[in-house]
Amino acid sequence: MTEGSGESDRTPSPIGECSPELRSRIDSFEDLVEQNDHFLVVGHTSPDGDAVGSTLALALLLQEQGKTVTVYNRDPIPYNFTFLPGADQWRTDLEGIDPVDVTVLLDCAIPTRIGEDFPEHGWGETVAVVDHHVTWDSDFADLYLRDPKAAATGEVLYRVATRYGAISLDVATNLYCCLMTDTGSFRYSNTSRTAFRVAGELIEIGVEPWEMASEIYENQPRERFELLCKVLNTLSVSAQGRLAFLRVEKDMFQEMDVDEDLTDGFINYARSIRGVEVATQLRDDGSGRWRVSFRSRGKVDVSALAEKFGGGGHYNAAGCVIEAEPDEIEDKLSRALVELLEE
Ligand SMILES: [Mn+2]
Repeated sequence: MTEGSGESDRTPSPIGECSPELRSRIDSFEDLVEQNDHFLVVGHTSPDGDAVGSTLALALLLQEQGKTVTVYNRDPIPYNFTFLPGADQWRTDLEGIDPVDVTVLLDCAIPTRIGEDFPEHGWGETVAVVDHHVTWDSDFADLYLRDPKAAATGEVLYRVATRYGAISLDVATNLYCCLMTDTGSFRYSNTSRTAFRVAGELIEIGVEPWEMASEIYENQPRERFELLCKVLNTLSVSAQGRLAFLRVEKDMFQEMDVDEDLTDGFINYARSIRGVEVATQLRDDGSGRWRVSFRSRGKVDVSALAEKFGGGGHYNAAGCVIEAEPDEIEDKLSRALVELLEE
């Protein structure tokens, strides 16, 4: 290996607790890789850093094993992840692709999370899931590689990657993106010893933490802040300061010459207010449906609340889609949340 290339020949070791169950799932995933050639990798719509990073990490890992890979998502790659290795392979249509052997869903375990319009021919013979969400649909995939204890889907994939010897810097970069973004830069409650140890291994391979942070968090278009001003103007706090609501409306974008998603992370400002237990953000999708996101400080399991409305997620971060007037949605959620807080 060239000196200074940042790559390492060191074979990374599996880290932390790995149950026999999880280990045997990884065995099955390895078999699936060995027995098939054309893989379609797809993450959830409105992809975040874990969805993008895990999609690209798996794509590159499979390509390194000589496999044919199609990288698909219904939505484009957000601006701050386009620097990631493999991002140039990202496509938002499946026109003219060769038949697929295996579709791997990443960072979600519910088929509709990849988009209700996902084409029939995209599925292929076998469907596998690599995920860490609590919420899942247990009867659509052939293989589930899930670890709800993992800080990110990238952490699960790290375990897979260690099966193939030295991890390349390109794969490591994507895995680090998964861990850094899903833990809120190693701040959220999913930040674990394992997450730090995996991140440490990835740094050992050559990933530069400041470079990653700078690309992902300190490279923001000015328009994002103009939008943030408008969104923060909608802030309302209720239930003795325990609930905070934000709204992102379609017309806020109209005077702006951008169509990329610039709202990622806004909701965290609402949760960061002293005393707020749950922050909720409503986002107008322009067709009478509102994409609702929840962030909890820890007293309320927002995945359970989201599930009641057909969504899901994690204990502290979840979402759903509701069709109603926004005031009505906020009222309904307020009541449900107060009940949960007083349980
Ligand atoms: Mn995730």
